[in-house]
Amino acid sequence: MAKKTSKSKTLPIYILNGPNLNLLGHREPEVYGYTTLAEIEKMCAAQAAGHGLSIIFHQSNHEGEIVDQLQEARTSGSAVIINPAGYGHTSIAILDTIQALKIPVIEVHLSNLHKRESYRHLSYVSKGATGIIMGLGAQGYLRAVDAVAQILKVSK
Ligand code: CA2
Repeated sequence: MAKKTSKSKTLPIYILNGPNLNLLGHREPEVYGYTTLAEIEKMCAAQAAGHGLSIIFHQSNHEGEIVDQLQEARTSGSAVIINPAGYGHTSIAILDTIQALKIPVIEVHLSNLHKRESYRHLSYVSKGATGIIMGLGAQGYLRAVDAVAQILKVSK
């Protein structure tokens, strides 16, 4: 009799976006580009599917909601990709939650923080991140999906 095999499906990658990223593509395109967040979501879903992975994509303007989403990822996600936006520079609460995760966390910023105002040079989130991608615009999210796929493959 043929042996039964059970294929376990990898949990989704949580892709979390902080305050004002819902305005992407509509305001300040000279700084953040013309791609909207809805387009980034579609691109990430396709990129993840190419690796046999799925995503859960959120944006929130509220710090506590991002903490809740990170806590959900702790039990229901395989990895986190986070653009904490302005909260990266201020939120110890988000860092604390990231440090409680046992899954890879990739921090993404559209712009290169080090080319910008000095108050953007520090990101608390970076202290808890597995890796950081910045300055590549929307492409940075796709590179983060690739990095997660590689990390998960290696750690399987
Ligand atoms: O470069 C990034 O991805 C940032 O995380 C974007 C944040 C900024 O506070 C960080 O320093 C760097 C800002 C997101 C706000 O996005 C807007 C998009 C269009 C119009 C206004 C804001």
